[in-house]
Amino acid sequence: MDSSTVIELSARLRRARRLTVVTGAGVSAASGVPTFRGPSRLWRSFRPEDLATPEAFGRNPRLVWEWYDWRRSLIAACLPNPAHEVLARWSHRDGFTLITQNVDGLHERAGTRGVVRFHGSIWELRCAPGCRNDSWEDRTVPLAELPPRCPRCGGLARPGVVWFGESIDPRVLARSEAALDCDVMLSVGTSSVVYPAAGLVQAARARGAFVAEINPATTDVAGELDLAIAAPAEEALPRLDALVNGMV
Ligand code: BJW
Repeated sequence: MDSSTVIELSARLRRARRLTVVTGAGVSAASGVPTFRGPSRLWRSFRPEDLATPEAFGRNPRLVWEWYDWRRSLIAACLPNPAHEVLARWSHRDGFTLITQNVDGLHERAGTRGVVRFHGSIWELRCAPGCRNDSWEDRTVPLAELPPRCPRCGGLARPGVVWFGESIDPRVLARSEAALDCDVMLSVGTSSVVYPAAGLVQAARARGAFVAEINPATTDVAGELDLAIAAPAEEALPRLDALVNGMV
């Protein structure tokens, strides 16, 4: 981790009146949650891209639910890590917004206020045919029945997440759009390949924000950043937090 970039970013963070953080799977990696595109991306022989689609669910809802049920059990045993904990503390600052692509709920478990869940939640279920039962929370692991059913109409239930080809909830888009007017946007632990989430960084920069990234790897948006910290989030965020608070 390069000290001069960390010091520069900490100074920007200290001065920022409005700070927006966008997180991806890498922020939960140290908690033991597999990322989508890393070496641990395979479940049986399937890639996430083959399962996180309405078409896959239409073809074989049980198979898709087996993947989600496995992930739910795995996540239920995970705890927030120091990266989640720093962001939870920052969420008590005025002008702070956290937008996460993660569906694991670990930011909420760390105590983060007002999380904008861009891709939904793995703990929410929805009626697939779309009866009036909007969505409901179910944290049972493993689920009693696969695929689970809508308690109201008996139709198939689906995970309350956003799959490829599906639109982002307009209320979520509106909250994200409002958070683009910030002094600093920090992208943490995302490969920035999935849109429209990946476009948030460019959009904030176009509006005048200073944009920075924390990721041990180089990402698709690297050329459009003002600053990059090549380090794991669970190491970089506590170091930044200590500098912001004048503790080192
Ligand atoms: C660490 C670390 C450590 C590791 N510390 N870092 C424009 C251009 C091209 C395509 C499109 C476009 N606009 C829309 C599209 C289509 C599509 C898309 O983007 N496709 C691309 C893949 C090409 N997008 C959509 O379909 C979206 N909907 C949409 O656009 O609606 C409008 C529309 C409708 C109809 C037609 C056309 C348009 C919806 C996208 C939904 C994505 N859903 C998923 C699954 C969610 C549910 C579930 O969890 O099962 O969301 S896919 C998956 O990818 C998941 C993630 O949130 C998302 C992003 O992944 P993320 O978080 O970046 O993870 P990884 O694994 O990729 O990266 C991890 C990173 O962490 C790595 O960089 C590591 O280096 C790093 N790391 N350890 C810090 N310790």
